[in-house]
Amino acid sequence: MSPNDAPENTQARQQFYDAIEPESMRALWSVMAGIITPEPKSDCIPFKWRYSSVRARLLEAAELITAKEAERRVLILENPGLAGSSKVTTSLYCGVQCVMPGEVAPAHRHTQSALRFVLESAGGFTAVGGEKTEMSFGDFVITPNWAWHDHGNDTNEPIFWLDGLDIPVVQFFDASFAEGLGEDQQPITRPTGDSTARYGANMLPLGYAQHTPTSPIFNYPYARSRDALEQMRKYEEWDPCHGLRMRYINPVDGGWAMPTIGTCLQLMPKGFQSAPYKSTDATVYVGVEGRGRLRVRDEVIDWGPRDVVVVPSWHEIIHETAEDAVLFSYSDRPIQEKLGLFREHRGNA
Ligand code: 1HN
Repeated sequence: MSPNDAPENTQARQQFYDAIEPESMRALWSVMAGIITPEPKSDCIPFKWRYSSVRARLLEAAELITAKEAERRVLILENPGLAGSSKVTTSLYCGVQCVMPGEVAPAHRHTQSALRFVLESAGGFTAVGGEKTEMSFGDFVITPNWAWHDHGNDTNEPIFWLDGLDIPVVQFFDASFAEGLGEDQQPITRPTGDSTARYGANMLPLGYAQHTPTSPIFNYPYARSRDALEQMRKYEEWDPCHGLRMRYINPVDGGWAMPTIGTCLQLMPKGFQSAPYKSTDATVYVGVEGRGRLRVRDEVIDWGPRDVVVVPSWHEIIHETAEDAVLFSYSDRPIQEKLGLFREHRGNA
């Protein structure tokens, strides 16, 4: 029997289901087809947010509330298929944050892990675990879980970045803790650049012992990642599904930079048409450079710089580019890999 076939309902069976419900029991055979599906089924739908619209709404929000009063002035990019859930995919959260000139987002910490992908910046900063880093366009910045973090903007221009968090995962496990520091800014205990020097030079301090699953590097500057892709393209070895796609790593063990969220940067050349690809990790794509088109099952989604596109689990995609194009992306792939759940399929059918 296919797991799809639910047994036929009869009056006697329905009476039985109704009788056991007040006793907090449910007949597995009456619901099994809905919970053990032969392929991933999700309420998450493909969707795109245009950066120009998100940015304009954030500037409106800045007239209504300060970053300090809001704690974080963020517009959640909520998947329309998951309305009311604050989720962009079933397992992940996405928002866009704005800090206006002179503002601070006060120090707090929580058990949710966060990534920042900088969309527009004249030089704001974030402080994480006692160290400050400047946030420039395209930088991928990590806030590990339970690390104190605050943000600030001492420039004359608003700064905008994308926030990716594992909020639904932490919610799933009922493991949320959070607290404020009671100060706008945490004490700075280490010089800027310290973690990059210690862990980002293809060296490690001798005797270094890994004590957290998150990368000790917390800023992966765009200039370095982009240079790597540009250097690699000379070899003209394009992956049929991804172009050139690199994952951000934890230099201590070579694994993903964050334990719950996998992040990648990919370059596709002008005129690229990818082979079809699908995977079990619903993915959030962020346009960085150039323009492209994502075919997601039957939908056609054109994207440009800073636009955000979400692709649900097991939805076949095809990339097309009319010019050189760069995409940042994140998903829950590290969790699925650890649990033995991750699957992908390359090519047709
Ligand atoms: C958070 O701490 C930040 O620190 C951004 O910038 C978004 C969404 C939910 C919970 C905490 C931040 C957040 C968040």
